[in-house]
Amino acid sequence: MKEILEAIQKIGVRIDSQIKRGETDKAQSFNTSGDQQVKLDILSDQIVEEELKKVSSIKEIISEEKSQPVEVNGKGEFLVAYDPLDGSSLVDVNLSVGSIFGIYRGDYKGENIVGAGYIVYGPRLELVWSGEDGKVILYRWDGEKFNRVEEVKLKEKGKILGPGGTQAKWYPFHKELIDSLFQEGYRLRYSGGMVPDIHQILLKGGGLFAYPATTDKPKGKLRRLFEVFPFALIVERAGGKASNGTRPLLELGYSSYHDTTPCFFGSSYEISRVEETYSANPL
Ligand code: AFP
Repeated sequence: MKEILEAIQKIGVRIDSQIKRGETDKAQSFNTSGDQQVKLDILSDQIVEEELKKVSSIKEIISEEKSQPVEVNGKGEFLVAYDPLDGSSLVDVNLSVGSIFGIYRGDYKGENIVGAGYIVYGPRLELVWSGEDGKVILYRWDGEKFNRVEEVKLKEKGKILGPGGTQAKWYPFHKELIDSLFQEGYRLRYSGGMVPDIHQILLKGGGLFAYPATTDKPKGKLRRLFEVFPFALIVERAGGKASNGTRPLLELGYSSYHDTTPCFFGSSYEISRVEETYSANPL
């Protein structure tokens, strides 16, 4: 999987430079999930496809911005599902955004994911990767190369909370859970970008990121193959947990490439609070 990491590093440098000087206005097109694309979405997707197509160990790739997979090498071992620019609507307000990659063998089910990585385009260009050794490693770009910074590990319990979704559409028991965590002293940390929001929890050692089922989105908003399974692998390998409210996210499959799921990522204490709440209030 090393050559996939190297390709992702090249992708990070190229997309970072486009963000800093590329166009951020809207395109006239919409992706499979119905999100209106910004020109950077399309450009980022082109960059990712171009770089991943050079990797001989990849059999096929599928983008969140496209409806179907693209074949790369019939003899390849890995399938790669990616979100080329997650949170792209935040670029025009100069907030951090990211790219997300899930590396699978055989199929795109949660149990088949064998590696994952994400890039954070922020004040610093950073990359978090978990490959065959099962470790979660932070890399930082120094202007010429990516340097290994540290192994990422979560504590049993954290102090920050990213409560996603439209609050007016939360189920009452979910609101009670979030309110009780704030009453315990958790601090609100939510930008609307999944990548920086979960990156912050990983680097601060713990906490909870939640994108729950809501009355307007009963299956949640975040996509299983491109966003949820990759972060579930990374958070679990860092010592945390990743749940849909009642079971581990990596036990989930999919019936369509763009399926979503309610999702909770964080330290084990916070996830146990979530699962207690959701088990007592079955949807
Ligand atoms: P965009 O890619 O449309 O900006 O959405 C970002 C995202 O998919 C994910 O990065 C955030 O966690 C989530 O949506 C934020 O959704 P809300 O705006 O509903 O909180």
